Amino acid sequence: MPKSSEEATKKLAKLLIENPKSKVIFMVGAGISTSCGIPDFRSPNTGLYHNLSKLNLPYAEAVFDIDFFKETPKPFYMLASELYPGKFKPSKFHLLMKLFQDKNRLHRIYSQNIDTLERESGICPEYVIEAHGSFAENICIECNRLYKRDVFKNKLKEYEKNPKDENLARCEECDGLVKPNIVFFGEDLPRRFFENWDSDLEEMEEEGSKEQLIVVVAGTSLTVYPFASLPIEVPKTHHRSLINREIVGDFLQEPRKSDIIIKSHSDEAAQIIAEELGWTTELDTLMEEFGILETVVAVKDELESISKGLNDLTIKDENGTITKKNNQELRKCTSEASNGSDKSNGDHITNVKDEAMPTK
Ligand code: CNA
Repeated sequence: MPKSSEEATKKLAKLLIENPKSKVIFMVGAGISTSCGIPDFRSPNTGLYHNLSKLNLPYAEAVFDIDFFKETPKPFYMLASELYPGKFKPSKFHLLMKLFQDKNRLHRIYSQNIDTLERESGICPEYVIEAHGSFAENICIECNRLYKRDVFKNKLKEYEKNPKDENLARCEECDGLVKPNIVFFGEDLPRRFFENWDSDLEEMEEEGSKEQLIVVVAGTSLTVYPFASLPIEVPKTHHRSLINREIVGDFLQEPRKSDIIIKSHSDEAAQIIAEELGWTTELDTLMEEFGILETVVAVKDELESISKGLNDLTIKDENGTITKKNNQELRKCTSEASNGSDKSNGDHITNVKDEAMPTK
């Protein structure tokens, strides 16, 4: 994490420490679940919109467009079978939010996510506003009859076995299409979202609440409205913090002097916040309970070994002279080679240790 982001994370932690009675309102999006293996929408190269070509859509958002779904439900089935809850474990950031609940420091979580990982982390439903609904229940798009989770899930299983079959979930009453109760473009957000936000706003407008409610926005591009307007509506008296890979929304357009911007991976920020607040042991215990500590250690080891391998990289020229190159020189060297401007054509990259690195 860059030094400035580390300092900003510590600044947020300091604010929380100096106001021990304060509680956090989290506003989160798909970015807090990418480390769980669920792609977000908009990250370049890895986001769902980048990878939707196989669904043959007229435009990327069509997969969540209610009118498109009525005519062509199969692309949504295809996506749902990839995203369906149960396949994923919470991230470190989810578990940090759980710790805020356990420490009586959680006020609310407004989540745009449909993956139900807040609930899976053990956060009580009364704290969580699933602004865009979730896979937890299903609804008939014609008569609004609600169905239990299994109705859609069973059809999805049939679909996975035979994607060509026209086996769609249909309403027993009216034969309308049944879909998970997630909010598509063109549908209203749940009433609970507006009711809770009105009440939270009222509380923030009360005198003396300035340091008592702290807003933390994380892992969202803040492009989907009305959700994206929440940070805009936070009274100027209150602190807002953004934990995201990029600066987005109102933090970019109307930045406030008191904003705390943490440009980083949400799990890295979660780790630092836990350390600063003295919650590391509890966070590790939770990670162990969910079986994610081992995965993190394994990935860290793998990264360390790759990084060490890269440090050992050398360039052998046509005379057989070996020169150790740092990564920057190497990048320059390979880009020159790919531009055809490298005089030492025929050079190849080897790993000193085992000489087994593939040539480029
Ligand atoms: P988005 O528009 O894809 O934006 C994600 C944001 O998170 C981007 O700004 C990324 O740079 C950032 N980001 C990605 N990974 C990380 C990370 N590890 N740490 C920090 N930042 C990161 O997604 P939004 O949530 O803003 O858009 C709202 C849509 C996405 C909602 O309607 C959701 O239903 C929908 N969605 C949800 C999920 C899910 O439930 N996990 C997955 C994909 C899309």
